[in-house]
Amino acid sequence: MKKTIYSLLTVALVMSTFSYVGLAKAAGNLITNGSFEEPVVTSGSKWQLMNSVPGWSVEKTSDDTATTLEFHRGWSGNVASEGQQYIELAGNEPDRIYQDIDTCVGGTYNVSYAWAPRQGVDSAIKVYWAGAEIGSHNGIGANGALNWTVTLHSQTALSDITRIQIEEVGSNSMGMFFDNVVVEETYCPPYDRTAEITSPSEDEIVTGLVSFDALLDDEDGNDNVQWAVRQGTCAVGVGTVLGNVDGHSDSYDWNGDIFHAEADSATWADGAYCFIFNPTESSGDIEIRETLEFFVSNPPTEVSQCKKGGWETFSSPKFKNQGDCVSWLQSNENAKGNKKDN
Ligand SMILES: [Ca+2]
Ligand SMILES: [Ca+2]
Ligand SMILES: [Ca+2]
Ligand SMILES: [Ca+2]
Repeated sequence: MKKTIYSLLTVALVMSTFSYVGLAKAAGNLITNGSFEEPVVTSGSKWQLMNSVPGWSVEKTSDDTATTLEFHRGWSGNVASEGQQYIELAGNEPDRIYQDIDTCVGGTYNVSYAWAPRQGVDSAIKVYWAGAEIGSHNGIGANGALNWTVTLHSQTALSDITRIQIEEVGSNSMGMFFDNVVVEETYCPPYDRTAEITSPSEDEIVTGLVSFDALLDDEDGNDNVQWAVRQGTCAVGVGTVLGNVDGHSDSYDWNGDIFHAEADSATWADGAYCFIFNPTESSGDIEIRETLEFFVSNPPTEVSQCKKGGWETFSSPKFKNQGDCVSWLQSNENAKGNKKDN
């Protein structure tokens, strides 16, 4: 039975909440080959220098050039902290290993690993998380069974990729024995999901063909969308003139990030409208429902609309006076209202 001592020198963690049995082979371990069980040592000497190690980059601490990593499997009767194998962080020279893992910005992680000074050897290692030193361990191993220490840290991730790095800082080909790196996510904040309506602009007065555009910034890019244009309100379910809700199935383009639809507002009554862009939420998503108010102002179609101050109500085009309105109608071949001259 292996002897294990838990060191909490650098950690503020509530010990009672952790199961060490579970930590050893946790399903949620973000580290690949953290127990160094691959490659398998096949040498009869029960130790072997490996040219490549699944999950890990290996280099010399001194000059960052690639090198081998020394694996032990029962050498000298030593027992691994976890599984059958561990590494020595000095093969032919002090070595550095590192691995980049996917993390959540602002997420928190439990980081643990086991270290044991080699018998009769003075060795020292440093452990880095995202470039910051989180552990510094040294000692001379006593004769007899390895004295594994499991060290735990609670760390925060500052980017979506985080490097964990362990390096021997001693000076020869004998160094610290090391095993069982486990990184488990304890919290991942929701992605800062945002959306923006880019057309029309706020309070824009539109006429004729109107483009409805919006953008969603989300990490998955696979959410559906509900959208509507409503007359006089942004509220749910009433006054809908366009969209894919409330019985409407108007055409639109949507790829999960970019929305586009267009419509001819010439057939709509003049007045206030609201464009509602409502991406649906997948698990953990922040709710988004964007609204934008705009105005439809179609040009006059009959001379009567210019009279009794009616000319003042038009925005597209604007008229100086009633005569301006009437002459615009008369010069507009498409104006339907100019019938009295026919
Ligand atoms: Ca192991
Ligand atoms: Ca060695
Ligand atoms: Ca989503
Ligand atoms: Ca929504």
